[in-house]
Amino acid sequence: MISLENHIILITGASSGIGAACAKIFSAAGAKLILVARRKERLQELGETLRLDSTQYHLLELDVSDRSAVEFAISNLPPAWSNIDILINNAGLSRGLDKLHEGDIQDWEEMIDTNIKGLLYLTRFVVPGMVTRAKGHIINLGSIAGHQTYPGGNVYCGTKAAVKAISEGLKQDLLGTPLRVTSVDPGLVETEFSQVRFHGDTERAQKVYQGLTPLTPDDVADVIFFCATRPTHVNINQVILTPVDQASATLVNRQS
Ligand code: NDP
Ligand code: 8X3
Repeated sequence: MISLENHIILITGASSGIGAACAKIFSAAGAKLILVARRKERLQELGETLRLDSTQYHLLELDVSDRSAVEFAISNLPPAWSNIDILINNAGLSRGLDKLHEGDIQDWEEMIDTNIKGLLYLTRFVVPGMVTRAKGHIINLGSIAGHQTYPGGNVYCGTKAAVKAISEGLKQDLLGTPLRVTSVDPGLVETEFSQVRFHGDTERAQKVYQGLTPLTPDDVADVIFFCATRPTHVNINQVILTPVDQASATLVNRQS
């Protein structure tokens, strides 16, 4: 296991769920965090909860789907924060569970702009520095939804299939460098994900996890941390993890 002491980890979507859990486990290992999200107050609260001081974390209030804002934010990082060692492309969302021919086009655009374009922008502006320094690891949050499509999942599943292809393509393009690329692809994880999907309908969101024990954000962060701490010659390309009660995107064992 390699030490991450003083390594700089940029985590997108750190204001909630899996991203916040990553902040917790990486900071406990002595890493320095760049926390990215649109809700800055949530990031501030996270920094306070983790008892971090200003040398240990740097906040970026940023919409990852805004290309020029991403370029500006990354190229204007303070020198102490600019040599990013690990990029965790975690920011993402689903919107709706409609049939494709009845879907809300604005929902589609938000998913495509965040899950695909946002991940690409961060990658495009962070990875060149990693190549120059001959050091770095890009960890993308895919999903079981990128491997199997489920009814109503259409565009969300398409964005995660794109993450799978982009992760594979990046690994190929970085062959010959010491950089590592990993895609971590969970099944059901209880976070704000379903509330966002159903536009704040909490009752509907809770039903997604009813009658089974879903993964927790910490379960996923553990796996991400494991991938990040392997010896430098080891590249974990892809991990699919699900709750014991889930066998595929559509096959779930519920008690009630
Ligand atoms: P949450 O809704 O709890 O967290 C999503 C995070 O993404 C928030 O911090 C949110 O921050 C951030 N985010 C969303 N849009 C943007 C944006 N445009 N710019 C910057 N940040 C943004 O969900 P999860 O923790 O579950 O999701 C994290 C990742 O894991 C996503 O990519 C998701 O697709 C993936 N995933 C989730 C699964 C699940 O079952 N929960 C399973 C498989 C994969 P803010 O709103 O403050 O900007
Ligand atoms: C999130 C998992 O199955 O709800 O990516 O799409 S699922």
